[in-house]
Order: sequence, then structure tokens, then C-alpha cells
Amino acid sequence: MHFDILQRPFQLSQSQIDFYRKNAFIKIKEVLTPEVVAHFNRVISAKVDKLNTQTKKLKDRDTYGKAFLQIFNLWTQDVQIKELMFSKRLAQLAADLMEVDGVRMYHDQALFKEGGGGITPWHADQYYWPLSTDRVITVWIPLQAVPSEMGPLEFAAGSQEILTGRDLSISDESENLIGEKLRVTDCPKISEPFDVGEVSFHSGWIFHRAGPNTTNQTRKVMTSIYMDKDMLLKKPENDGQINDWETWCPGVEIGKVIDSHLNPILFER
Ligand SMILES: O=C(O)CCC(=O)C(=O)O
Repeated sequence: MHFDILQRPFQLSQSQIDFYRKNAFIKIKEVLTPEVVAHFNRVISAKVDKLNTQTKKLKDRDTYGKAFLQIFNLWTQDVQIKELMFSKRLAQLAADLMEVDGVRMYHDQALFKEGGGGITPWHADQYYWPLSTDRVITVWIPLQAVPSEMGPLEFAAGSQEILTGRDLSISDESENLIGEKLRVTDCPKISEPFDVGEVSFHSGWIFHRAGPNTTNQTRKVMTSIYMDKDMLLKKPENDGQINDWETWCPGVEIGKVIDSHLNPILFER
């Protein structure tokens, strides 16, 4: 199935761009239609079912494992998912918010928080990424509405300026230490439900988390990470970054533009 809306630009207001620059996240309603969301819910759910290798019961997993099922780079597995992840609408939104001339794919991932699933601890994504600047952004696309009880993404607005906690992987420790730090800062914590068609964008260094899913329905979310088309590979600083280099930027040399076959340019002015 083909959806014209995915190629149509979404016009941001200057105040939305200013909001993102200040807060490092934004929620935007009506980026996608209910038809598009329902279609990709079916397509992505089927792919996640097929590719999921998690067999442990929730109660037997660690905190990270309880947070979500995580399946990577679905765009390489399915042409329809590729159409969504490569859509000009999302890629241009990413470029407009980051105020860059173009964006490339870093990678995508489905994040399915199962019914009864646990919290996603406080963290900053860029801990995991061997990227030379902060011009990197994640679009978080709910595949159904996300009421508070399902664990919508929560942001500490403006926390991209805080350095404490950037060196922590997603864990009980990150939840506690970053949570403590945020209690003594004046970054407002924004945790709001998502409507169908609403998406959020957040930057690499903002601290974010999600509450547990206390319903018996899976909170299905698809995400894609876009980076500045001129992003350089930095020398990795931890094992996660070495893994990301090998997995999402294969063959790219340190100090060079990240332009492997997995990192096509998706929008350019
Ligand atoms: O979906 C979640 O619970 C967490 C998502 C997240 O941390 C991200 O997309 O960066």
C-alpha cells in the first residue's frame, strides 16, 4: 500500500522550531493519519512477531528486558516499513527541527512495551552513539494511542545541558542517579499521552524515560533515528559505541562522514 502523505512536507511553525531548540524534544499532533497508523501497526506487529527472539517471561528478565521488545533496522527487512522510515515527511521534519541541510538514516527500531512491562529508565541515547555532534534526533511513532497507563515517553525538558548521567547505560542505576539529579534541577518533566497520529522528536542528549505499561495491551511504537547528513564518526568511548559503529556504520573510518550503505541521505534541501 502507498500513502502520498508520507511524501508531503509537514509545515512547522517558527515557535515549534524554537521550542525544540530550547527543550530538545517536541510532540506534534496529526503528523500521520489514523489510516497510516493502523496500516503500519499491522505491518510492523507482524514483523516484530516474526523477528522477536525474546522467550523469557517478563518476571524473569532484568530491568532493560522488562522495558520493551527491541527489534532493529526493520527498514532492511520490509519495503513497506522502509517507505515509512524513509518518508520525506519524517526526514524533513527531522532536518527542520535540527536546523540542518539534510539527514541520513542512523538506524530504526521497534520498541514494544508489553502489557505488564516495566519502566524505561532515565537515560540519554547518545551514550550509545559514536557520533561527533548532537545533530541527531529520534522520531517516536506510536502505532496506537498511548494513554498514561501504557507508558508514554517522558522528557526532562532542557536536560540536554546536564552533563551528570551522560555516562550511564539504561539500567536501575541510570533511573536512580539521573532521577536524583533531575529532582534538583529545574527541568520540567513532561509525561503526556499520545493521540493516534501524534509523534515526538527528541535529541541525543536529552534525558528521557517511560513509565510502566499497566494495561494488558502492548504499547507498540516504531522509532527512527536521523542524523545530520554531514555527521562524522567519532572515536568510540565505550563498548556500546564500538558495537554501534560495527552494526550501523560498517566500514566507516573515524573522523569521516558516516555514509555506509546503511546510512543513505533521506532528505536534502
Ligand atoms: O519507548 C520507550 O520506552 C523508550 C524509547 C527511547 O528511549 C527512545 O526512543 O530513545
